[in-house]
Amino acid sequence: MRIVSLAGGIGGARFLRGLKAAAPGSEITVIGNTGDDITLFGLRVCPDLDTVMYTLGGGINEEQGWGRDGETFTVKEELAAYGMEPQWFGLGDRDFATHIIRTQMLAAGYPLSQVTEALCDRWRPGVRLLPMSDDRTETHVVVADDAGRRAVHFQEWWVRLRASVPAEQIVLVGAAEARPAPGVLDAIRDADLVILPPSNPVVSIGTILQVPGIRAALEDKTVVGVSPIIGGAPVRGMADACLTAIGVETSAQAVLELYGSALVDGWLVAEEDKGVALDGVAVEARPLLMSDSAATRDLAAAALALAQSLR
Ligand code: GDP
Ligand code: FO1
Ligand code: CA
Ligand code: CA
Repeated sequence: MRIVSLAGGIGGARFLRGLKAAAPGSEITVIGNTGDDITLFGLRVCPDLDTVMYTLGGGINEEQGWGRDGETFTVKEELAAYGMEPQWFGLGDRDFATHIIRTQMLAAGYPLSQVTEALCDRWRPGVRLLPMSDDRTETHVVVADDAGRRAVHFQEWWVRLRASVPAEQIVLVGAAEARPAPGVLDAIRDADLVILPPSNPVVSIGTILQVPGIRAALEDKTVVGVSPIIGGAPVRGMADACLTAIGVETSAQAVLELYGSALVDGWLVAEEDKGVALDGVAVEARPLLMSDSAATRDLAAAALALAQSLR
């Protein structure tokens, strides 16, 4: 079976681990969010691609959900001793190696998709990991506080400001000019089914859907989504702040409506959200917490079974 999954960082990566367990022998192509990408100290950092690569490849910091296991922060401390900014983003020594290689390959002219493939040669994530686009896009957030009204990089809003300053707008800079990375549209076309994991609907899935051509290609497929919202709150993180910024309520119902019935054919919600409904969409209630590997595998299996039944 050929499966395509979109993915942000932690929510996407953990779900994919379950999907691999639930669908052994399948060919899984992951379209990763690159809107979170940021250049720091001259190095290109791709947090969501790396989170997927490290999680599936066995190099993730499990407690944190991002970054490397067994990490140390000597370089970060040395940079700070020089007064180098920013100091609010925690790049570890092991992680730095990934960004150095990526930046060097990009500077040599390799597209991000080939760089990602090269990095995955080491990590062997067991899926084909494609960036949504080789063209540079970045999510920026318009905020207004004591320092005035300005746009900051998504990471600055999320990590430094902890999304505590309301976002007036969330913009994917470069979206209009971005093209899907090589292989993305082919993978969607050839897929038997498509899964939207419980990634952030605005700054992970919503970002990928903004790359021209991707949403339209997905609309021709059988697509099943897993709600990242349970009982009116995100399971983890601050996705509610992102939804509020685009005028969408934090609920499994509102996220389903945001995706729409043109995109989504099936939708998994938690037991407490079983009243959720939308014309043309098959909604099922299932345990949605990825609390351990068995629960995560069962969730992925439920998404697959629903998709199979709708094909
Ligand atoms: P990020 O890029 O690291 O923020 O990760 P993603 O965008 O892939 O996923 C973040 C989303 O995952 C958050 O909105 C959470 O609500 C959701 N999430 C995290 N853990 C779980 C879980 O166990 N179950 C469900 N349904 N959603 C989860
Ligand atoms: N998230 C944080 O909250 N603080 C950090 O210092 C931080 C560093 C970091 C370094 C590499 C990486 O791949 C991810 C990192 N993240 C960090 C996570 C990540 O940037 C965000 O949580 C997500 O992009 C939000 O969607
Ligand atoms: Ca992310
Ligand atoms: Ca469809």
